[in-house]
Amino acid sequence: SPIDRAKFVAAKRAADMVEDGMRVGLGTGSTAAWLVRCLGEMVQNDGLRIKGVPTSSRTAELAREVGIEIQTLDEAKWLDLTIDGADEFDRDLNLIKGGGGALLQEKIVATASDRMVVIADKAKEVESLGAFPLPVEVIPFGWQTTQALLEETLVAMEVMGRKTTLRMNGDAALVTDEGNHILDLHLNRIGNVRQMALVLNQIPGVVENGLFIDICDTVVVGYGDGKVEVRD
Ligand code: DER
Repeated sequence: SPIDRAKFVAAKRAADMVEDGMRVGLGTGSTAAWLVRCLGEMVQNDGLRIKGVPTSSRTAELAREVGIEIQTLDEAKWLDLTIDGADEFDRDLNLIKGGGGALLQEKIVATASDRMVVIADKAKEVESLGAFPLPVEVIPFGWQTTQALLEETLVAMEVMGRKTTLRMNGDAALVTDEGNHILDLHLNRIGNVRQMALVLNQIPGVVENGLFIDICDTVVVGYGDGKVEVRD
């Protein structure tokens, strides 16, 4: 499909940025899965030597399947490059991530990298962030109280949308790799993304949010016709 082709060509272009001996953060989601597969090919067929640090258990599993040597972030300490997907990106290369439920490890790994490259199909590009529900990771203890505090905060911040929903996995609440839950904030539009990113993490019970501000260095945009654009 054109969307799949867009994701693949973006992933392929980003894979070409990976050099021998690099420690590479491996993102989560369907676009990042194409990257992991491309790198697996390069390891198997071209003898590329890299160490991969996955951003979720499912990425770790895929990386093992395709023959990429993986290590923990603690073993790697710091990474040369992290390549990951996004749910939205704007002209400042700020992102909304977390659609795949891995935003906590993704943000930690992306921050612990010399460079973060996002791979995304054109549909992820937005004028302003917020149409995609903003994921917020919360600890299970008192999560409904945390949800109420979040909604009060949104009222105070006068954002357009104020609804928050618990992310489900089937008919149970989704549980992240760290054993937390995710609340999705339906804001329609965020406006001041820096303020939102700071305020959300001050609320007791909130672990992390899906706003990636001043973290992404490059976005590789894939198009359905196979075209690729690199935005720095
Ligand atoms: O969860 C994430 O942040 C992922 O990168 C994700 O949202 C992008 O997923 P996709 O590549 O499957 O669209």
